Amino acid sequence: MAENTRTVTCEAPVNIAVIKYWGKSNEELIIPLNDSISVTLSTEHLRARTTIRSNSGSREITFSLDGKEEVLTKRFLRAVELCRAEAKRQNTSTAEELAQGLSIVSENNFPTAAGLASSAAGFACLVTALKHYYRITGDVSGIVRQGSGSACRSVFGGFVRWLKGTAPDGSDSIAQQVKPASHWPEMRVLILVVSDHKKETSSTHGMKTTAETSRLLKYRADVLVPQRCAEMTAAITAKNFAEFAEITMRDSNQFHAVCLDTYPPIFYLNSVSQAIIEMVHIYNQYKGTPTVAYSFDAGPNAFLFTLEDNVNEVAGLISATFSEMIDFRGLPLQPIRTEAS
Ligand code: 2P0
Repeated sequence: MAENTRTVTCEAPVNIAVIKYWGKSNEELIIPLNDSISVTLSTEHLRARTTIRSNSGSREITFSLDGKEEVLTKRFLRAVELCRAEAKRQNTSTAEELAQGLSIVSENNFPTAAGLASSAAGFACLVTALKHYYRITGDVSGIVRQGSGSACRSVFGGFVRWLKGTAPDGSDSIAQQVKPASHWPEMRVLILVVSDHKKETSSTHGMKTTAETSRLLKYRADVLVPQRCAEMTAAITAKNFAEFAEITMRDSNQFHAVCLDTYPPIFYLNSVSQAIIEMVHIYNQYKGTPTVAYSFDAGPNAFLFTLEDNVNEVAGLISATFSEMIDFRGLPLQPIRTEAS
């Protein structure tokens, strides 16, 4: 290996929002209309992995995703530029290192752009790899946010809140850990892959249309979400699963309600998603307390939260009800892993 060659590999997990982000107050800087709260999964099953190598003698940046060369998007280049600027500010890399080209290779171990938060894992991984590559210290969630909003929550493990902040430049719109994964180690997520096709309405486009056309979104962002974030934080802190479950389901439903309130409306759920919702409510009624919670993002796939003791029973229920379609995994969590050489 040449002396000025460096390699950094990073893995980052997906996060699932239990209080959803949907709508921006600033499109360019990716500042959200409301705070959101998520659960970061383990990197064991759903993760992005990114390796960055110096392109010695070249200034070119190349990027491949799942073995395919990709065109560099504005957001991607911005993430690189922001990391280089931060490294320059912190004086952690030489001018030569900062000018050197990069070969960036990423892969996801799950279908990209299918509503499984691939961009969240992808940008968290890219920026964390760049952070280590350029030896930046401190929180980079503000940089990750500018790559893809929800990605900033994947920077931390466990239960994470992304603050919308108040600064017009977005400098205080960062992610913070509410509690580490170890706080609630019994928490599990079952992922029901209803469809692994690329979604029809991208989140970026969908939330822009919602912000422009839905009055319900304004009420949600200004009034309902702040209350809900406080209730959700209290439920997580107290490990109150019944509260956690009800708030999670209500917030998922409300997110899809604002999608329906968008004009023209956006439909992310399909008939299988609806059947899953019904199944969960019937099961919870039978148990006498919320034992499983569903949450759906910008796609028909379901994320079911439950506690470890119930995983086998719930998995059996899913198999019996939806024998032909489900791929499910039970996941706890851990923070981003990085190796540098
Ligand atoms: C979330 N989603 O909180 C919500 C719930 C989808 C539904 O954040 O434009 O890919 O890159 O900031 O982060 C998806 O939005 O959008 C999303 P951009 P992003 O997880």
